[in-house]
Amino acid sequence: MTRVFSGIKPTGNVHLGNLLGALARWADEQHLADSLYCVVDLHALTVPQDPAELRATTLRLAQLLIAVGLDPEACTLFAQSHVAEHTELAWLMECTASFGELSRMTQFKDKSSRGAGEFVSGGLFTYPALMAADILLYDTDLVPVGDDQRQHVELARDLAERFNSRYGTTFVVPQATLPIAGARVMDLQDPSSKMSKSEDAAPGTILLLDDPKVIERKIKRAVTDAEAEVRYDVEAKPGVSNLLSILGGATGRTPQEAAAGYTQYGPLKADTAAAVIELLTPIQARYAELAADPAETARLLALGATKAEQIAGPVLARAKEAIGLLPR
Ligand code: ATP
Ligand code: LTN
Repeated sequence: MTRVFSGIKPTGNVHLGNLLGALARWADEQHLADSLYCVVDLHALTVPQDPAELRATTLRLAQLLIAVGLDPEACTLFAQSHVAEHTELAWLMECTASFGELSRMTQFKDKSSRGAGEFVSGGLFTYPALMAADILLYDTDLVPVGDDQRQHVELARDLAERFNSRYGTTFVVPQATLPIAGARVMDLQDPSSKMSKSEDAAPGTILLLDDPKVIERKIKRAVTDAEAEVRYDVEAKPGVSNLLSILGGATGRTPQEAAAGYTQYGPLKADTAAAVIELLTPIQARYAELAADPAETARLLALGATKAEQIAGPVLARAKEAIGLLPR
């Protein structure tokens, strides 16, 4: 059976880009494959975190994932730090990746060059090696992610191939999968940069838990352009194209299909807002129920970790043996 693995960081608030780029497919595809979904709390540590806040965010994110539709009976839902094999395989991956390769990662270049004098952790640099370990630890075939993570999954492929050719076939070589619409949801106020968790209260970010009124307002005020033609053209019409990606993503169509029938921005915005609200309303209702019982979520995560360990343990043992570490 096909094995699927993906992860999301417990930092900031989950937004529409996360949902359309990744989470919606996690829920849709969980019954079609043997799927593991991970709250990657260790990845959150690349920047300093408030400990109480990190604990709370990790639990809340797990609740939100269940609210989005993940069924902990059907898939394996767990927290990364509960399965120690991730960090152990990460070291083997750090030693398989080259310095040059890690230096070329766009996310590292972006995040490390943000503010002069800002603290840049070693973890921010080696992060893609930990992500490769996450993926390879489960003999993963497919990795559903948004476009921004494609380069990291590509690196995981390269590392798997390099390890296999050096030490004999050990890892399954994984592949990223992207959605037909919404692989890169852009900021509604600045369609040249991606919608991001870090831009929390920003008017250009739609959060999964935003009130319908707020969603309507944010979409109504989304930047478009001076023409009055609705067509999907990311270069010439980034704002309108972003709305079409959102509308398509929310209604299961390509952006080009979503464009059909619109001649004006007003109706496009109204329908996009309605589609997003329709998508988020049931998620918000389920989240409200789950939020009332954090102990139950903690129990489900513990169960998930036990299931994950059963796969991760043997794969790590295989990798350690292949590389020549002395068995105990
Ligand atoms: P941050 O902004 O803090 O870096 P993030 O919003 O990118 O975080 P992650 O936890 O890193 O969130 O990503 C979870 C998933 O959501 C990944 O598969 C990622 O590719 C996807 N994703 C994130 N932002 C977008 C976006 N704007 N459009 C589509 N997919 C996205
Ligand atoms: N790096 C990813 C989160 C992430 C991930 C993974 C995604 C960590 N490990 C494994 C897919 C598979 C991010 O920043 N969005």
